[in-house]
Amino acid sequence: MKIGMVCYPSYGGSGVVATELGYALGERGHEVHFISSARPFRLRRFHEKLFYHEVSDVSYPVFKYPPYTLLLANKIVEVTNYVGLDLIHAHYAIPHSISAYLAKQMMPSPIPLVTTLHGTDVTLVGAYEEFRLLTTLALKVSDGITAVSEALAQETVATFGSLDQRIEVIPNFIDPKMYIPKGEAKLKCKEHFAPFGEKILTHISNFREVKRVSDVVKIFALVEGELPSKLLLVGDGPEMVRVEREVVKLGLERKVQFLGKQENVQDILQMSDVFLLPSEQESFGLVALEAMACGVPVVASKVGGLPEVVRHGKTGYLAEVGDVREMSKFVLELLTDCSKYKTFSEQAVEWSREAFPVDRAVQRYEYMYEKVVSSS
Ligand code: GMT
Repeated sequence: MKIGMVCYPSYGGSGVVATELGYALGERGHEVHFISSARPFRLRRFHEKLFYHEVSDVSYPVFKYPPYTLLLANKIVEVTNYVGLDLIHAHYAIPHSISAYLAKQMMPSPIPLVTTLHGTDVTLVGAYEEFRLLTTLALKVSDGITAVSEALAQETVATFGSLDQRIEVIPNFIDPKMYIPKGEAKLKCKEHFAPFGEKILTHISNFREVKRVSDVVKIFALVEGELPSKLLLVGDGPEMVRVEREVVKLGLERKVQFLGKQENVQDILQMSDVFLLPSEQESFGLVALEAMACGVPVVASKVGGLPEVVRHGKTGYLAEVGDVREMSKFVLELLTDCSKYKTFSEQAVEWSREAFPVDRAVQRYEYMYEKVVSSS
């Protein structure tokens, strides 16, 4: 098949999922055409079946902002006409499915549209009522809808009412060849950040408010008070200044390292001891899955899809949002009991491979594609 993959290019799970899905589909002989405002950040490796079409930025004095949604619709039609796409797979209803819907109105023979919900589509409506009608339209005009967790599928129905079609839950996935525990080699590279054998706690995100990165620092402060440790903060975003201030306020400047945006997060995860994800909202928490695949237990909040990803008491621990004390207790419990840590680490690797293999997810997307194409 020839698939038009519409996604955000920026640092974030949805772009990673779209890109990794693209590579896996390419391996299975499909042709994948990424359509985005910039090259998706994980789309680096050349593959003969993968293509990238950039949506150009047009600024004209009468436009207060460049009309991206329209430019994207135009580009989708151009690509469809030129390469003969069989379907569009939009990651995010807003604005991608809306652009795809508009694009379909311009096609002599409209092709089917599959929408994958990643979370913020739905939570956005919770925050901004102005998007309700548009998201409702996106759900109505999609020929297939998938959600990355059961929790997100349920939240969608709770927010928009029952839909004409079933939301297919296709959990996110990992490639176990890329995310593996590092074993002994991990110790060597760890020395740089933890020269005296300190434990390494890690957090990776886009530093949006929803990630509660200040809670990460608070949890770390409580852990560090009991056990020599270091905190690695990976990523960047709007909360950065507030987080830096929190680090200074708690006098942790020498214990917290800001690594900025990084591409090969597996290298960092492989030298970590515990991964922290105390988010306010998380439809899935792909980075928690990546951490577990590297043998790193996760301490996270009990929200959204996280309980489907992190098995409480087996591959990590979950606590109520904002309960930094409970989360720090869980971290200490793991880091002060070698045999428990080993069991959790092994169970994390096993669970991530058993429950979230790339092949299963790709087959399910393929099945969805075949279904919408055959009934169009
Ligand atoms: O919140 C983010 O980190 C970014 C956002 C995105 O667009 O990538 O993530 C959403 O999609 C990911 C991939 O499906 C999920 O793993 C994240 O949980 C989800 N974020 C939220 O629900 C807040």
